[in-house]
Amino acid sequence: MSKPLNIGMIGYGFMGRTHTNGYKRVPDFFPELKYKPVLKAACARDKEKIQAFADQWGYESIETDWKALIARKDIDAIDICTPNNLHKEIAIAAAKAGKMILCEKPLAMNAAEGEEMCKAVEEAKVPNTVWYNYRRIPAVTFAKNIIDSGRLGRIFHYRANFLQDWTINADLPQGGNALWRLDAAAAGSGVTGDLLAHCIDTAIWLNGSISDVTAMTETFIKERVHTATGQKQKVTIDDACAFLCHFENGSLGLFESTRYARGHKALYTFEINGENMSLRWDLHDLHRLEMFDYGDEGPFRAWKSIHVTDAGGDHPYMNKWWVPGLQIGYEHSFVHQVADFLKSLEEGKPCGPTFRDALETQKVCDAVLQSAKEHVWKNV
Ligand code: SOE
Repeated sequence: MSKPLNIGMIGYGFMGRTHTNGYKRVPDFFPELKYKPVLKAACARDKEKIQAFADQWGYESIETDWKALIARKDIDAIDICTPNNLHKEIAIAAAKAGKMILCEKPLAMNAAEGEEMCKAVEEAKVPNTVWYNYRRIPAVTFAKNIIDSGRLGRIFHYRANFLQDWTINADLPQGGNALWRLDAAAAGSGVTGDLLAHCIDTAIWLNGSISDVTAMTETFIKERVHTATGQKQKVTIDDACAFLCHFENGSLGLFESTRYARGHKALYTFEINGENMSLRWDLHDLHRLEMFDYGDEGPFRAWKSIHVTDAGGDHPYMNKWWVPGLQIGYEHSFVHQVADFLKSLEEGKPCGPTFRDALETQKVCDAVLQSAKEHVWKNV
């Protein structure tokens, strides 16, 4: 018999929709799971907007104060989809109230906040996870399985980039509903916390911890109108960031991210080069994992691509969806995260990335920003 897991969603933006879609799809596609998410309440300050969101997505009720949501006895799990500057306060209050927490990435504004959040969930012993969703794209999970099997041998290089172009327009204001990502007071940082954090999370998951970094950042548009004041103000987020690093396994890393790569909307790619094998992946072709296996001989020693729809459901998550040969997409990575979270509850195990895992990414982000500021290598 299924057990309801009552969700209290805070926020109604893009991520509020991706997560909600995840909760809705799971019971139909993962019917074996004991827990079944129930969209109990959605919360935001703007009553009309949150009511419209609740009506559209099927939440049973609304709240306009997150403290009231957390105080409700009928809520089991709090989903934090607010701007980053609210993550800490909400997460700590939710943990104290004994609620499970699913927090949108990045974990916090910085590592110091992240530490406090980890302490709160660990003291309260509440299940927690952070939505680094790209881990759960089948081809990426497949890459993880191959790397963990040791087939790559010694790893030499890891490189990743995440490129967008949506902030090139100098007339775009900073702050306000959709544009809080341009406001350092709400976001903490620019592309480092928003985009590179994804690359760092995947990299640590696939290739282990990062020990030190050297970085450069740039803010191309120096002033923008702030929506709160209507005045031009200095822009304090990083528009672009690139860094080099050492991984603890001795391999070298190279990362780049920007919102100024004209033509790119969300290009996330990574490549890993080992002694025996290389793997590469591209979000725009998300089912394909490209592989060069030095163990292949003669004319077969060449780059090949494995399409995860082809193996009749043998690749991670694929047997949950359609018949072999047919695709799934970006939104399914969130469905998989919900499914894995529910499974972890059944098994009494943590669901990675936990707050503690995401703190490691946050520490790398902090080191990257500090390195760019001081023009020196920084230990993580
Ligand atoms: C920014 O445009 C953004 O929506 C990020 O906030 C997401 O985390 C990323 O997955 C796609 O781009």
